[in-house]
Amino acid sequence: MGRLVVVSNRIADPRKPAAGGLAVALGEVLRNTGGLWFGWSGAIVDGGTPGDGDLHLQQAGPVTLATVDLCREDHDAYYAGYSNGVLWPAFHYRLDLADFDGQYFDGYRRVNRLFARRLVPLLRPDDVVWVHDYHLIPLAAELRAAGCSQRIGFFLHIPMPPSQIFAAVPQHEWLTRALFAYDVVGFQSRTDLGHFVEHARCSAGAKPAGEHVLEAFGRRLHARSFPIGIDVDEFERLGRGKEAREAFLTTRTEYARRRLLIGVDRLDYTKGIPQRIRAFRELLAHHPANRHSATLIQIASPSRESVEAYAEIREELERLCGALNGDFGDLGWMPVRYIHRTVARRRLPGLYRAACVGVITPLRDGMNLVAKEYVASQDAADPGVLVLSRFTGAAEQLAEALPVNPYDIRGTAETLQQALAMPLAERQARHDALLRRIREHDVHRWCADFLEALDEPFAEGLAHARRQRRRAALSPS
Ligand code: ADQ
Repeated sequence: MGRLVVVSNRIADPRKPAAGGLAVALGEVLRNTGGLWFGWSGAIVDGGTPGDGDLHLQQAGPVTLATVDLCREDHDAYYAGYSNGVLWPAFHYRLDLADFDGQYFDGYRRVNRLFARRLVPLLRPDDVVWVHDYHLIPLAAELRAAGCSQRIGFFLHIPMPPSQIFAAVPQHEWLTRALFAYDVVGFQSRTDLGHFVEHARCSAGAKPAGEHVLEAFGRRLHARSFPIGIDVDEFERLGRGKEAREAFLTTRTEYARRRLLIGVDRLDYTKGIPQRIRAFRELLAHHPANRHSATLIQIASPSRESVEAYAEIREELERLCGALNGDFGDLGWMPVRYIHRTVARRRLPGLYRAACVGVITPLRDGMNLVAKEYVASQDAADPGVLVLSRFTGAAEQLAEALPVNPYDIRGTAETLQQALAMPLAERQARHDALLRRIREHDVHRWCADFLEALDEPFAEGLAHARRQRRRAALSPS
């Protein structure tokens, strides 16, 4: 069986417990095949040469971690500039925030070429290469130009915008051509897939060539949706752990007389956090019975602070939370607890469980794993209610959540009220159905489905290796 090579902007050591579902799932596959994980080291070298960066190799069990440093100029153009200042906003339908004049594109190409140059000598002929996310769209084209004929797949973690929005990105034709250098391109939802197929048809004259197959630029591309999930078992295990139980008890004790709503996000303008605060304010204004009773805990981890739009959202949020607490709060009750920090992953299930409503209101989100984590953390006997933006990939699957349009502040407030008032039997029925869906589409299935589409014999070999490992683990030695 070949080896899996995962390429992503940042890598995670799969042995570390804080790594999260994606790293755990990829780590498991990498361990089974003995793999390579390649990406940026996180180091920014002042005074380095553009298009150049040292390679570092480190062994993590059977997994080789290979990372490349970036010089300041490359980092600013590739990461902060083109990836997070152009592609991130445009792919989240925020053309108003995209910095098209920034001259970042050359740096984006340069770093993708650097990654390809550093990766090629590490590749073996029977490797299967899986590239992740918008930072690395042109990587396969660069690898192909260097003579690589391995199977190469790409998964887009963020939304694929409608053709009319994507067409506003000046390099959209080039990016579309670059995607056709892959063998498989995966999207989070059917909506995203539909947008890509439409764009490839209109702008590149792509023709259907079988189920899930498009033909353009003399290449055949398998394009499909593979909704990502969480590692439900891992999350439930975390939930039974000491830190999660402590977080639950402390929170429940501290807010014994309150009903908690919770939001957990990276602090990003796509996550709809200001709209959420406004909706909560509206709830308190129109349903005064919630005053002195409902408290919204909003945890927002610092993110991409070097990008201008992120500093603005932070200020806006602080202003909104301050005004809400000033206008509605009193000595014994603060309506919103805003925490601008990353919470330890081991504590998260306890916090989710302590809240009777999970408020997930992105304006646009590829999937949103917090929604799934919230469901997986609930007490099945007395579960909380998930309020979920219809503009997330998760909404395509999680039909039993209460859907909201986050732009409709009044409507969202009414849905929050409905969630707070929901009878136990309905909460249980919804939670039961949601949990089944989350289990069915967990991160392991996502991984297996993608790899099967990319290379069937590899995926079969992987399943076989996994079975053998399991058997060996169970058999008495
Ligand atoms: P993100 O935009 O980062 O991911 P999300 O899917 O919600 O968004 O994943 C966030 C992860 O980080 C979750 O596991 C969550 O627990 C954790 N997290 C978020 N805020 C935190 C905080 N304050 N403290 C601690 N942990 C926090 C991108 C796409 C998503 C897509 C994922 C996976 O934007 O749409 O679901 O990739 O494909």
